[in-house]
Amino acid sequence: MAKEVIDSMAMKRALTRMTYEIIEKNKGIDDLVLVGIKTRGIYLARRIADRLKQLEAADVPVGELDISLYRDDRHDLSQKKEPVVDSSSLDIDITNKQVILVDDVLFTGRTVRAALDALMDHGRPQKINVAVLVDRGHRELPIRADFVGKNIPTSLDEQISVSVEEIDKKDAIEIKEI
Ligand code: 3GP
Ligand code: 5GP
Ligand code: MG
Repeated sequence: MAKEVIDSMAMKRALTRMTYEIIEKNKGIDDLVLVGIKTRGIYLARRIADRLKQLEAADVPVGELDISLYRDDRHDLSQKKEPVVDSSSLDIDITNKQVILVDDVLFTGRTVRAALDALMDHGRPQKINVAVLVDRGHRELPIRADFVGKNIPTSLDEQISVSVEEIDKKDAIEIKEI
């Protein structure tokens, strides 16, 4: 059974708080660009951009990174898949920009690592930060988020379900048993 840990109001508040933290940490938003990781990371990045517009009256570009999962042949027995990010899916200039990579859930850190590779292939950002709505723990790489909506410690047989109004007709974060 799903347990709702964050409702629509709390999710909006978390995104607003993250936006204030971004403004504060970057000492303004000059040279800022947001890059969302498909699929829900893109909607979250757009929401943060909307709030930046309301709070700072600035248009911050939002780019998109497309991610796929491939079987890692070196670990064939484990059946685990390794995320690969297509850098050609990014259609904004990131050279000398302060990039904020946005995703819904941070888990092992492998997706962020692949996204960092793709960003570095694409240009030379001045700085890259990571923003996630949920950090569920279980990192397998030395990667952390700079802006976190909610830390939700999970067991490996739980899954976080993130719903966004744009595609799921509601805003919510729930914990599900698999
Ligand atoms: P998202 O594209 O909106 O982020 O990764 C594809 C989708 O599968 C994700 O949606 C995410 O919600 C869901 N998902 C759930 N658990 C996992 C997981 O452990 N790894 C990955 N890569 N995706 C997961
Ligand atoms: P990582 O690469 O850090 O292991 O996982 C991060 C990516 O996998 C994110 O893009 C996220 O969408 C997805 N992911 C991992 N675990 C979960 C989870 O419990 N729930 C959801 N919704 N997505 C997850
Ligand atoms: Mg995601």
